[in-house]
Amino acid sequence: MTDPVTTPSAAPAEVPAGTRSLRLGIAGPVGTGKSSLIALICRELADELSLGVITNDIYTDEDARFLRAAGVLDPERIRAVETGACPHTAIRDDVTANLIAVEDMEADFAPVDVVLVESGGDNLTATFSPALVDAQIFVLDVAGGGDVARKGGPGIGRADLLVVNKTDLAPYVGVDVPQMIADGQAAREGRPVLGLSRLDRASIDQLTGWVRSMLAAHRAGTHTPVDPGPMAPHFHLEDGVEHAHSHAGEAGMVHEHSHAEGGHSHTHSHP
Ligand SMILES: Nc1nc2c(ncn2[C@@H]2O[C@H](COP(=O)(O)OP(=O)(O)O)[C@@H](O)[C@H]2O)c(=O)[nH]1
Ligand SMILES: [Mg+2]
Repeated sequence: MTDPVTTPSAAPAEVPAGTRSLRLGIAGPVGTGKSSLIALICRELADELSLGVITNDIYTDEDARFLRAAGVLDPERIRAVETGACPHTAIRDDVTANLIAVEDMEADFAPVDVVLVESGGDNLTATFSPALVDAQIFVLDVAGGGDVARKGGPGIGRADLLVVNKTDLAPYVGVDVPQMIADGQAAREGRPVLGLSRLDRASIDQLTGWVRSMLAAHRAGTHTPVDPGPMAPHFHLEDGVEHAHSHAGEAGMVHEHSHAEGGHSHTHSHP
């Protein structure tokens, strides 16, 4: 099996042999419950496995502080990467800051079993590069509406696990959970979909069971990291200026921007 994950760190002198963790990305729109899901995994598995968490926030370390405050893991094992204006870049195009954070974690707490990386994604189409993570969970919630799963996208279609979170809220938002899960399954060609609520014990056990089986597959060398696919073009509003760009190319080599500022517009690309 080719292993694209280790390629950028061919000589990680500070990481002793045998300490390579399962690197697990958690992506999905803001507010769907990524930090909460990480807290849940830590609460359930920290006694059994050596865990680390890397959060990606745009300007703050708020997610890391939330997780430290949850008291589910040694605070030293929770670290923040501040990504700047475009959080997708740090998990797709230039993953260096995240890779360094993961490798430092692996070295400092060797052996680490699983490092959870939370995306700072503000976008439905942001997914992790396989250069950074071995596997990824994409998190939706019922409050975002039942249609989201059907609309699809790279994370919904091809993440290793799709979570439909906060199923306890379904009656309040008028969402049919079995239908939303069926829509997700239809978009995923047999890849797993999990309805989750922190109030639903059985669903929590399914989540931790999935993490354990992914770790086993990672260790056995039977899991192949996949890239869910490139991002769709998307928009940022910065000081009222619309900034549209697309991330294209597996190597992150093509990155086109267009700016429309004060009536003048131009396009440039970095080959
Ligand atoms: N009702 C309910 N709320 C949840 C659940 N999981 C997370 N939340 C809430 O959803 C909100 C956003 O969660 P957070 O983990 O910060 O989302 P993130 O932005 O994706 O990291 C918070 O108010 C959480 O308490 C759940 O299973 N049920
Ligand atoms: Mg969060």
